[in-house]
Amino acid sequence: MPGTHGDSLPIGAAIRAEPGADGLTVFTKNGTVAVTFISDDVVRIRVLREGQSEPDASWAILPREGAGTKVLVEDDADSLTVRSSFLSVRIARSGGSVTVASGVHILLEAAAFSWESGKPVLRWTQPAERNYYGCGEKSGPLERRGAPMAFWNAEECGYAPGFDPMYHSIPFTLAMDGPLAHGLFVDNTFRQDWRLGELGDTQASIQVEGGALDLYLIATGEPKSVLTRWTDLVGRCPLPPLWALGYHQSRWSYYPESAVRELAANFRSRNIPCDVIWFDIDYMEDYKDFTWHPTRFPDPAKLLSDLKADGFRSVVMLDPGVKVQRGYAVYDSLLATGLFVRNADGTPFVGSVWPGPCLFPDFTNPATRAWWGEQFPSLLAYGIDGFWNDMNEPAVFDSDTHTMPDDVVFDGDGFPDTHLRYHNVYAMDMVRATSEALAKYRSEERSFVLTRAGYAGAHRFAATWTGDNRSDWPSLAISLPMIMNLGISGHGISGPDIGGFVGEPTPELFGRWLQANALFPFCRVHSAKPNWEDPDAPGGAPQEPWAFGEDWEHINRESIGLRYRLLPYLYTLVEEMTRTGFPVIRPLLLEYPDDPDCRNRDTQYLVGRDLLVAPVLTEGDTTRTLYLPAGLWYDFWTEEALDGGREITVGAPLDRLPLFVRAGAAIPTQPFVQHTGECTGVPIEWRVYLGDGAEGTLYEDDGHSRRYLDGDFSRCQLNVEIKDGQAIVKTVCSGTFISPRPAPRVRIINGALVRRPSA
Ligand code: MIG
Repeated sequence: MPGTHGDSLPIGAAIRAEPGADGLTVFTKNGTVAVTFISDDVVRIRVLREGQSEPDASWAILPREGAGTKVLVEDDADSLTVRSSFLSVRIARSGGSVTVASGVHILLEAAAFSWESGKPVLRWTQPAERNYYGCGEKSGPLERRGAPMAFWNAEECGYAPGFDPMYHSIPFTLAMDGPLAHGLFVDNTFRQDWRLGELGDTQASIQVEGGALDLYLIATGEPKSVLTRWTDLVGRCPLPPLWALGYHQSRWSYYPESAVRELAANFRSRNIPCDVIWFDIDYMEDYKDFTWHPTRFPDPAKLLSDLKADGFRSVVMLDPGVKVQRGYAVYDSLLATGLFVRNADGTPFVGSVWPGPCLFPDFTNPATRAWWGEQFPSLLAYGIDGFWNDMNEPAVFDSDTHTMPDDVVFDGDGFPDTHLRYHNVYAMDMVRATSEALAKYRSEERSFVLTRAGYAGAHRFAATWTGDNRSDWPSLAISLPMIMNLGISGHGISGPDIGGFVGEPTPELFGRWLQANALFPFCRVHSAKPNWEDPDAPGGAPQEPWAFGEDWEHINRESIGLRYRLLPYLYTLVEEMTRTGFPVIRPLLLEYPDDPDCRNRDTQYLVGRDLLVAPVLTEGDTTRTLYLPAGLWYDFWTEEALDGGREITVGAPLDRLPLFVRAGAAIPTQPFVQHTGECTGVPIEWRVYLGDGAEGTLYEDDGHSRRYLDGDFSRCQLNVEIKDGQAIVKTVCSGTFISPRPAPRVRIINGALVRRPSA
């Protein structure tokens, strides 16, 4: 472990250097340091031990064209330096330590590479006050200093806040020195252990279990531009279908068919909006992937088409474990192809999960991904809309480590190696297989896939949720920093199990939770069955929006309704994220990096640039204290104008989510609808919150096909100018899509004018 220096082999002094097109390779006593500029503001530093060979392919980094960055090499008595116009990398001749700077700002100071007990380690000196964010899925505070962090996909049912490691491994951090941001990514799929230390600690270290230390540094800039560079490297979320941004209702599990029909009917008769109903593992026969339970669901095609007629989409679960059972076509086929994970001696690895003993497809092999895809047409024929890949850490029941043994072997796309190297990418390759199957067998439609686990870049293939949380207030509170840090890490379409997975929420907890997460890009209620041993035992306490009494039913309807009213704004933001990497759910620091008061705000967030949400996260509270950034804001409900740059306390009765709008924003909204299929029938209602004028954007397309990729979308910019006390509204649109909605309406909220009559 880092912290002990015993048995340490340092990289050693520089012996010679070889310039390359985009960088410099330095050969040291015990290894090499290869510096490659990806662009002017992104540099890769890859350290290999003498004689070590590693695959060229990266799971995270997208292939790119030759960069052709102009670099300059300087060679003096003490060091070798290679620089672009933004970044310099200096390698000390004597000890081989590396310093990376962007102008006068030092990103990485005298970083020392070594192998401790054979494992690559990086130790460096950090500014005492540096803040770190991101780091993927972490169940603690927004700021990541303090307890050590591990990256090793793990499941912990009913995890408590602070539990580590979690399901995802995304070793990327957005670092902030005052207002200056930079990015650091360690591209290594083995387990990683990061020690960033408490605030004030100047020593930091990263140790990996194997492979190379492969660092990417993104130069100093605004935090949002660092996120654009980061997602240039690893890709961005694809645009989901509009229905996936609706409200989702799930539990483990809704069955039989009559229960699903009753659920759907309840939503419509109670006038509570919902787009998606989820089918957890009990829809299958004996938990066998690509089957339906014959008596619980005798006619799935009819059920799904009836649901669709009523505006409901369906998402079903597929786990990686394939039940060992002769005569089960998927098993027979997997066995015949040989595309499964193997023991060290070459025999099939068999592990137990829900179906009992299972084979595990080796998703690291492209041939396996194609085989997996071939199983889809039969399921797609039923009319299923989306797919949920669970247990893909991978989780294994009959194992002390809850996963596969260290020595099982994967193909690795031509670089065979053990579980130690491929554990963290198993889930990512599984959802890659699922999303490739959908692109192939349902090529006209956008796909929706949900994954529990992943490695950096998995957001290219799937949205995610934060796994098996608890029905308690601390778990509600951490849902905010978790989703903010996932968004910084690229996973911008994410949300927790609203109401909590393990346990039963009180009516107040459920209602507050739904308010707090109502605008998260992925908004799903899900909960566990209480008796896991007996699949036929009745479900747990109901967790539907109407399950908590009439008063709460009304409040919950309004929370979901708020989401549907703001859906045009949300969809516009999600589309922006697919091009820029700016997450929809933003910590304040992303928009206000210069304001120290906006730094570590775990209990409030921005939706895009213009909405600020400060939910109630404590039982019994009916007021909320929050920080409004500098400038003028409006209370969304009262439309009162409020001065920012200070803390305020607002009333937050049980039916009120504290929500604020930045003055100067024009927000596209729509009337309350039952599901996204009704959007085309209602107009866009612009709410213009005047500052010195206002502006806003609306993105629209058909909501489901891939035609937007060929320009079939529309992007309208609404501009409001104040001239002689008059508001002049202008709209400029681009793109070929013609909105089927009735003509838009504009409403102007002019608190600013009232306050500043001279404007
Ligand atoms: O071992 O499919 O996190 O959402 O309901 C539990 C049953 C397996 C874990 C998932 C959860 C899901 C449950 N699954």
